Amino acid sequence: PHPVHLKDYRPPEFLIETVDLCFELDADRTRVEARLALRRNPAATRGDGDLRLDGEQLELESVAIDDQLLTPAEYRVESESLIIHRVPDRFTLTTRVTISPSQNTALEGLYQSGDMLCTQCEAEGFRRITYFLDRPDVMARFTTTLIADTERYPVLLANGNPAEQRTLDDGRQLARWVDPFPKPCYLFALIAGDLRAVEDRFTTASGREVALRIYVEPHNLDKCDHAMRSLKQSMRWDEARYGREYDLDIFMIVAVSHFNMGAMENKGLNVFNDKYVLARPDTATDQDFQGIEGVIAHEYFHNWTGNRITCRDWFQLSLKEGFTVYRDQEFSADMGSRGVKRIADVRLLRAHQFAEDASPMAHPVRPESYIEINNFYTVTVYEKGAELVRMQAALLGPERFRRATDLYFERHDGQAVTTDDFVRCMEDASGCDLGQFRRWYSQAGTPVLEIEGHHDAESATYRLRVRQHTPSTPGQPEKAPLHLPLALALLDAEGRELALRLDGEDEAAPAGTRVLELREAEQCFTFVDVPEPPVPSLLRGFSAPVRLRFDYSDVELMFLMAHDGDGFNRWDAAQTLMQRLLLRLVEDPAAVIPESFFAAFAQALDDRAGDPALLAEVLTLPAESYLGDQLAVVDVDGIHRARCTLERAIGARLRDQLLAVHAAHDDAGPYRLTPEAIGARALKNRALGYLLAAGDAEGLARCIAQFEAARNMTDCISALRLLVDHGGEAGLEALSSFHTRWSGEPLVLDKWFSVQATSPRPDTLARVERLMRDPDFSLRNPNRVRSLIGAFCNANPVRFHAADGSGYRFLADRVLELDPLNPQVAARLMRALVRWRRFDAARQALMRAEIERVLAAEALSRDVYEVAAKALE
Ligand code: BAL
Ligand code: ZN
Repeated sequence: PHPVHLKDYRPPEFLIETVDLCFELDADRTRVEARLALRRNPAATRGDGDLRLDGEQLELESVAIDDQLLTPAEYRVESESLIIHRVPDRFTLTTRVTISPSQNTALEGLYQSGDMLCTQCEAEGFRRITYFLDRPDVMARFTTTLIADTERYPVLLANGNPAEQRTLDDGRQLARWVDPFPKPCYLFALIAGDLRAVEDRFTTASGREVALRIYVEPHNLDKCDHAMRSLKQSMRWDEARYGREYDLDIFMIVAVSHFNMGAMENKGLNVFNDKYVLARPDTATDQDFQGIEGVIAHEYFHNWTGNRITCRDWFQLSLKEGFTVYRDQEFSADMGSRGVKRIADVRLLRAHQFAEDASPMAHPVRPESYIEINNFYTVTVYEKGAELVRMQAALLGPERFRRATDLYFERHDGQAVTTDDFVRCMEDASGCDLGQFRRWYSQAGTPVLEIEGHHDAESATYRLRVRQHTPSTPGQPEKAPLHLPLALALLDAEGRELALRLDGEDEAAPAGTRVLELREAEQCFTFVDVPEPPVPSLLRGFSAPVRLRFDYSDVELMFLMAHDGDGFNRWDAAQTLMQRLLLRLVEDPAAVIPESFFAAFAQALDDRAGDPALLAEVLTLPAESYLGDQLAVVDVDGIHRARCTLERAIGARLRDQLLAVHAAHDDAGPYRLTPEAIGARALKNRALGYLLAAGDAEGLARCIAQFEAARNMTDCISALRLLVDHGGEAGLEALSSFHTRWSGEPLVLDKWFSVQATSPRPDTLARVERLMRDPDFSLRNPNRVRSLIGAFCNANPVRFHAADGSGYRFLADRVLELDPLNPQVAARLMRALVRWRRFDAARQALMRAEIERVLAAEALSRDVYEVAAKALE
């Protein structure tokens, strides 16, 4: 397979003004007629006169130009294209093809999910529906006509506004949808099925009425309230924060049970993985509820950042994804607890994006090349991309940032543009020079900030020396310094923030956070009027996606954990402290856990006035994978042992307090989704976790009682997980009763699979292999694959990395089995092996051998090939 390069971008030779699609829908044989109004693009260099359309797995029936059928001599069909020779400058092209949704296991293009038909076109799925110029810079106005059996498919949906619905003479039903907004074909969608809708209305700020509908299978109608509420909140928020109104008469969401990604922002018709729609307190956890709120918002926000303004080419994916993730993060922060949201986002970034940056798959936010674009829907493009927007917002400040986004929407509405166009709007609206900042988009890798502080009592100054460097990444050995905001405060002995004045400044800034701009490889900042040595609170709110190195003493970290006014940094100080202790235990399993650590932990547990959600985060040990990331060679078993030791020690030592916290937050009232209630549940279950890790009998009894009495899934699944990991026979009984109760709810069964796949018990792989043969398991459902295979390989380090290589062999077998069915999901799984160089020599050899075995397989997809080949580069 050949890579595609950003440097080879050329404007399209032809443009498509309008598209008329007519589908005669049938699960086995769907006929698609496409009428495209094409014209030569005056802005493109003239080619050989041929028109080359993308198309894959299509059975071509006929081709006509201006209604004249072409003879086979006038066109050529290749495996991935249709080439029509010597076409006029402006014409109508009509093609007729046949496709088979029921045979489509890749879930790209038109496919069958349960009894319904649905589509997924991003990035390049539309070419599996009809021949087209399948690239985001070709924006056309779509009219879609759907014809189908009335009983099987009473609901027929497509993008835009409804234009017509009638019964045909043969009894079939016809529905026509017209989308007035030009869009690239990756935003096309259709749905056909026996669905029911939850309906609502929304009046936009300018007074337009919009119908809202969430379509689900009939038995799921009682699980849509939260999604609908989240949608209306998103619509209101986008008006208030960005001045963006919705633009069609109707906005629809459809929940689908077979879906490769989380959801898809098709114009006016968002198609969702049902995991991000369906929730009832007894079926979904707090995290699920939050996930739904965030993803509903994300897809809705794409209407402006993605649909009205789209990407010129797929290298610009972060233009829409980075900005939209930033928008959904801020929305969720406003809806819930801002500090806790930031912690969750940074946890994800550090655990996955930093790891990606340190792997053979490292790539810039704007990649230079790809073999398969589906492999670039990554944490780098999404989450690091969001951090780049966040940094620009910080550098500009709120007013100028809003002016800049207003300019972006005004200047580029209806266009397909680049990340550079976005940055230019930031510059033009603010007067800031972001020339150097642009490097963030093209330079891969996680910068390291090394900061030293020096206090001089005589001159009453405090000097910070800041050095930045970025480790090399594949294909980018040399890195240049980056422009970034460093938010900080200096704290006095009581934890008060000082008013900061830099040497040379006339007056001090008000006490609080101050943002310094870094641009050089090394910079010094001298603060004056600092009579006592301060404790610096650095990189507040995680103001830049970097690894911070500052030589804090344990005492200083405990001070920050107790006093830092920045909630994020309070949490981060606790994490650093625990990380230090854990790494000491990895090195020396007999190392003594200092009294001061228990004291700090106990003090935090006692903080009745604090935010319980933040407290639960503070009391959560760093993940094993993140700890591994801090070591030159990942010590899989040592890290697991150290973490268990510390959990056990906390559980034993602070037993009474933990039992008290568990009892204090045992809410008996109705389920509430407020930040306080979510925090209370998180804290209660964290406390229970430590007690069970310590083998506490009272803790176990409480856990069993909680499992049996739980009226919400958060408490139920937390207890089940602990019972499976620590409860012996009680765990098996709980699994069995959970299965009996929830066998009719696939999303809840996914949790049943995951809990078992992620258990650190020694027999987990054998259990996972048994579960692969469970009648409820299917390789054809991505959620099920992720809940069993994905969970085992990505969220169970100690068992996946078993020293005998059994986990690696299991994964490679599954990748090879899945690749012919669903390459996208297979390639995702394959990523669990790419960081093989980070492990000891024996594991390296075992992982490498499995990667080579995958690469040697015949007819490997582009998706899996690219991941496997890059892993070995
Ligand atoms: N555009 C693909 C799914 C998402 O990021 O919203
Ligand atoms: Zn998105």
